[in-house]
Amino acid sequence: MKIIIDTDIADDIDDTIAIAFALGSPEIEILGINVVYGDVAARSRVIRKMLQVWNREDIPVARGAGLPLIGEYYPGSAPHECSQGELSPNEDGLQKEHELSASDFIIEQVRKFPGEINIMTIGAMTNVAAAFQNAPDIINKVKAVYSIAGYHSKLEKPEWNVKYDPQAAQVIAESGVPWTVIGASCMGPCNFRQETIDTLNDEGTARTHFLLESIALFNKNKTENFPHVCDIGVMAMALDETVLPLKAGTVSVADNGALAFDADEQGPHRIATALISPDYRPIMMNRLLTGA
Ligand SMILES: [Ca+2]
Repeated sequence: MKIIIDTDIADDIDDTIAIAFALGSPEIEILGINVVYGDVAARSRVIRKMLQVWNREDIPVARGAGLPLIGEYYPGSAPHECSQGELSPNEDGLQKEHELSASDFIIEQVRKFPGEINIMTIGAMTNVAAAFQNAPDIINKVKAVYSIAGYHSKLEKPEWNVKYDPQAAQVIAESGVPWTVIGASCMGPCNFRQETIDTLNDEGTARTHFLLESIALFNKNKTENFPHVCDIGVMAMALDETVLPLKAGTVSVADNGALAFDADEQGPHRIATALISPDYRPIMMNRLLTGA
């Protein structure tokens, strides 16, 4: 399955874990990874460092939008913080960024592989929305968009990926593209715990070292010790649509980032309606360690 990943890697920790999961899934062909939001130069360096460690520098990395589609950052957000930037403070030894911007990369790839590409957004949806606005012809050539957005049992609570750029989410919602919305809460039962960290430590490879270093930087000055794994939700669903129950309908996005959902069997969207089973944990670990 062909995918493009659109990520705000290097602030929260789950993007790194989700990308490790994708890299450890042989069914998934990653056509490219786009970065979005805030310090996109630092995010781009961190993902290129990660691909170097995974020996996957064949995967292009395209730099995306630092700012939302319209206006400035969401009040109270800290867009220039990049908690894991130290993983790759400069360009030394890194593969070059793709010559196209993230939105142009999406346009190019979708035209090249019409009907085949799933776009996975695990950050704000700015790059995808810009691609749809700049090249509306690609909308019906995208196989599907999968997004981590909202909270499955509390749609009215604005979640980061939406409220960082609500207008971008509105563009996706109103485009008619098949859109699967997975709440940031859905993967909760598989969040890391001490034994997960111990397993990564025992593995002792350059890749598990990278993951542990990322986790340590994320935890600096924070009380959270065990990473959440929200962003894996899009990859897990693309691999096996039975892992989360889905309901069809229409998602709408308010200007503050709140979501609303109208159930309708013919609707263009689907939302995940429950938490993943804790039985998914060994599957997740297997994929993380396969890639590591
Ligand atoms: Ca993210």
